[in-house]
Amino acid sequence: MISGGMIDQLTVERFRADGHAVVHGLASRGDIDGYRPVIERAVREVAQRNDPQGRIDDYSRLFTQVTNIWRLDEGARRIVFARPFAVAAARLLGVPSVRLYHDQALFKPAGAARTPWHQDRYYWPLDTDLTVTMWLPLLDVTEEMGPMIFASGSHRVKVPGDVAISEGTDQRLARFVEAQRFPIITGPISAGDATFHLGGTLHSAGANRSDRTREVLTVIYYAAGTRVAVPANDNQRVDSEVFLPGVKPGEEAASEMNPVLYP
Ligand SMILES: O=C(O)CCC(=O)C(=O)O
Repeated sequence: MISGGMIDQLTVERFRADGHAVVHGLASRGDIDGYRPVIERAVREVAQRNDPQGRIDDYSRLFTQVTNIWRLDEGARRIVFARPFAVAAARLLGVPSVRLYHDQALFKPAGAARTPWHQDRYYWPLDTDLTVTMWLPLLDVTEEMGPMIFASGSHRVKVPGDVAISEGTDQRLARFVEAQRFPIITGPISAGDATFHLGGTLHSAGANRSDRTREVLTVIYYAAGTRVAVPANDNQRVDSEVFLPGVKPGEEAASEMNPVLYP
């Protein structure tokens, strides 16, 4: 049973102004306790096969990363498709309907380094700014486990140059964030709460300095009706093949991998 909280107007306004927001009580602790073993099993199975799932970048020193767990298992599908999550995404974006781009379990082991600054939309061949990532921790994430870090308001500014995840880009974007004086928002987050951020919002996450794996499920949504863009880089070319199979630039981003999750 998925509970799900209502999103108040203040949270919606914050999200639109800042490019990110926390939604409290999106799931109950009981829901999360039920999700964890299902998601852990999916992650374990794919990780054991050493399957890169079409990825061309290797982030294995940062995470065990498993994409589209909804296709692996009926239990995982029910979690990823949970209506309260899609309702929250639609309400924050201010659109009547959202589709799934993909989900991603991100398990950051104890001792793993910080996630470099980046902007998600660099990776996505979608002709819209109306994309949102839900970052749902499967346990309480303390400061030492490395919660998300957002540069508030950065979605409104054009970021110069390449924004792919790399050490060099991390340093350049850190200088950019400082120079632009974006407020940096971070902090511990409880199981059942989730952060949401736009594809244009610069973000990173802390190192995991604890002795536990930081287990998170992310789900990425976009406004239904969005069209596929001409890929602007190699990452977008691969994303197009893997997450939007058979759909050409200019066509609606609506492959069998992108079901409508709301309404
Ligand atoms: O979990 C992390 O460390 C980073 C996640 C992230 O960048 C994202 O979900 O867009």
